[in-house]
Amino acid sequence: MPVQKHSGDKNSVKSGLSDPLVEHIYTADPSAHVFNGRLYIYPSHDVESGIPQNDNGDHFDMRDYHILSMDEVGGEVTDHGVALSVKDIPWAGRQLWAPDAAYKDGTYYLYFPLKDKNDVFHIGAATSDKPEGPFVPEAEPIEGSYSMDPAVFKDDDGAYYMYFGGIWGGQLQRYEGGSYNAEDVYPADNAPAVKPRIAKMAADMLSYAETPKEIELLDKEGNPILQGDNDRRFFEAAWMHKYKGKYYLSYSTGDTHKIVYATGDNPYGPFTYQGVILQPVIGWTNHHSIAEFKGKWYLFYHDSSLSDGQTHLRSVKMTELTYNPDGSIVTIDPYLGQK
Ligand code: FUB
Repeated sequence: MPVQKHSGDKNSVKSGLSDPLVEHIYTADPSAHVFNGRLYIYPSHDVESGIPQNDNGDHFDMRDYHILSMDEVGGEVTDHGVALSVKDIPWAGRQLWAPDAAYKDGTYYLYFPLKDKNDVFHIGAATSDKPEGPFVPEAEPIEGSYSMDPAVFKDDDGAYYMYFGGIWGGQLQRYEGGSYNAEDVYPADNAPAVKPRIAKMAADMLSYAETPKEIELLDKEGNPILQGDNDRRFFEAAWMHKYKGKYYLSYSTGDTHKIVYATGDNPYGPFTYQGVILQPVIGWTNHHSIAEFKGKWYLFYHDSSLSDGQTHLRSVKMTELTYNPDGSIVTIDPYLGQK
């Protein structure tokens, strides 16, 4: 089990606020959770696939997951080895993308996006009695699931919700109008943007308790964020956290490369756009999670600094996240510091 010492916050031009948490493998799309007082990170495991880059993301041909954990920030980071492999998933086609995890009643759940044998993304579930796995996958994807980038949030009342979706290679645009359409059709630039989705999890945590719903994203005047508003519209990588009773939906704007956030009063929204959490990182994608650990809030993200900018070879990083007294989040420039 490789163990690496994370040197903590840094300020070199290339590493910016953080060194990669591990350097013996490439990792991306970090979903962080605290289980049993230990910080666990559920990342994608980037590999050199040799597939040329395209807008479908074919070059992101990941084949397994490794879970990372640590006792303290700046301490040793443990790579727990292969937790789930594409070859063990009965419905697998290709491409294990950004996962997430949850815990309920003695079982840990790993949720993962994967293309089926027809090259259509769905979201799968796998279970383990340990947070680091190994995980045993279900025979079929979650019924009614589609697209990618699941993020599972536990509310204070014990209910769990899955946020998901991503446009372009994530295929969410194929569900505009309510049913699957193999053609990639996007709303006009002056129409409401493609919306992220939410579904309440059933008690078994392996199925949805409801048909996934669209999430409204509004500007401060109450108007829908439009498809042509590339600086604010949803692209992929939704994450939900709650701070002082408010629900914070954060996500990546994709081709404008930011992590932004919107706030609301309940898990379903609507959510009102507030601002930028993380400015663009080295590499094309920007993907994050937010978690509280030992009394401080942290942003988990990735960049391609270790691979000299190769889009599909990323490394997970973390840095402290701070709130202003009014609950707004202080924007992080990953290479310059907070401002
Ligand atoms: O890692 C593959 C994809 O890249 C993720 O699913 C997206 O969020 C982006 O980070």
